[in-house]
Amino acid sequence: MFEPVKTPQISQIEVLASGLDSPRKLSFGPDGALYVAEAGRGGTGASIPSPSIPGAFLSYGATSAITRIQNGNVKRVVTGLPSVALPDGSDASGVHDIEFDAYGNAYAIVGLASNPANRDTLLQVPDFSHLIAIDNFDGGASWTRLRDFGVYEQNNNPDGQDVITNLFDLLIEDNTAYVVDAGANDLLSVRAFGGELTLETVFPSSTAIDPLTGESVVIQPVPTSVAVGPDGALYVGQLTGFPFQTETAKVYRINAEGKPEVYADGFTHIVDLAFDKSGGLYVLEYDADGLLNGSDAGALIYVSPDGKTRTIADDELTNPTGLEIGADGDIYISNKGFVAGQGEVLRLSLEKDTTEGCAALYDRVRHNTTTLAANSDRADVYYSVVPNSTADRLPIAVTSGWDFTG
Ligand SMILES: [Ca+2]
Ligand SMILES: [Ca+2]
Ligand SMILES: [Ca+2]
Repeated sequence: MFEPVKTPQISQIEVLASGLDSPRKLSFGPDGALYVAEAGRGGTGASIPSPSIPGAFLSYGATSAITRIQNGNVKRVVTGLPSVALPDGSDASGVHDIEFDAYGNAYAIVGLASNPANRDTLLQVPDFSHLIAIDNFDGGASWTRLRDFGVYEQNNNPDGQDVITNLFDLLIEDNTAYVVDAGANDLLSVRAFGGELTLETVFPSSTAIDPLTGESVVIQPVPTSVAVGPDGALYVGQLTGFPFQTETAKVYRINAEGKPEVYADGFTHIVDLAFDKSGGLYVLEYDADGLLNGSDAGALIYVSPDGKTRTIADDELTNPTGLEIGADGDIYISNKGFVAGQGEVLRLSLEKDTTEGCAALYDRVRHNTTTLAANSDRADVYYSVVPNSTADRLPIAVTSGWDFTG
């Protein structure tokens, strides 16, 4: 008899790193260390207009970084990456995410939150709005620009609205890099990191009445996060733009036709997503009572595979900006992600009796088996489920030694 999937319970919260400059998304490397992107604190260089504060400017400095957390040691292992921020170091754009491919190579995305023309004419720092390869982690500034997503927005403007780009989440799956552009309101991909950009989907805007003017305004969707679901589809969460209504942010599932369908609804300012091994979805909210309302508390909400939602952390989080699940199911969160010098990485440990139920385990075996044996008889294929394995990595290891087709 199958047991229901249990809702995770937090047993402990630890601060693994503090004093960070606007920490954003995080990823585990092939070495088991946790890597976090710091957007930096800007600097005293050239300026571009703030997209959110009229009359304010964001100024450039080479203060964005990638920081490694390993066995209690916290170290900036890539420095000198580009950053723009307000004079106090807040509202930064810089490196927003780092991910590793199946071979252990590291890639990152650099945001901007501006018209890409401002990058070229005002900042004159070409690395913004790029997918980059990290060349080494020796503490220096060593990376290679791979693809320019800013020029893609400039040339194509897929949402037909403002020309603006702010790369915010990176996902590497099956040798393809998927990039969420929170400014352009779209999801793009590049195969093997060298080819042409592909537009995966554009997210729909909606309308609301501006509380200040009484006029109808377009609400920007502002996608911020992408994750692969247990069904192999991509799921995308949205922040939603002005007037920053509460409980209107959606998690979209990108269907077989490349169209976003609503998977879960009623969230406030989603900033990141992650699935656990039982197919449950963690949704991280940047500001749970709305950006225009008093508290800066975030929230972590768990959506069970059966669709039930439950808040599992809230006031413990302050403007969180990144979410990652460890191999043991523990939850890692970038916290205080909006300010320079105060950012943290938290570990939320789970009660260890929340093992996945039989039904979820069965579904996972069936999914991976189908993936492996697409051109064979799946009834003949058996292998054990490896904790934290992904369907895109297994065939490389398995097919090198075994022949499923013969
Ligand atoms: Ca646009
Ligand atoms: Ca990511
Ligand atoms: Ca608030």
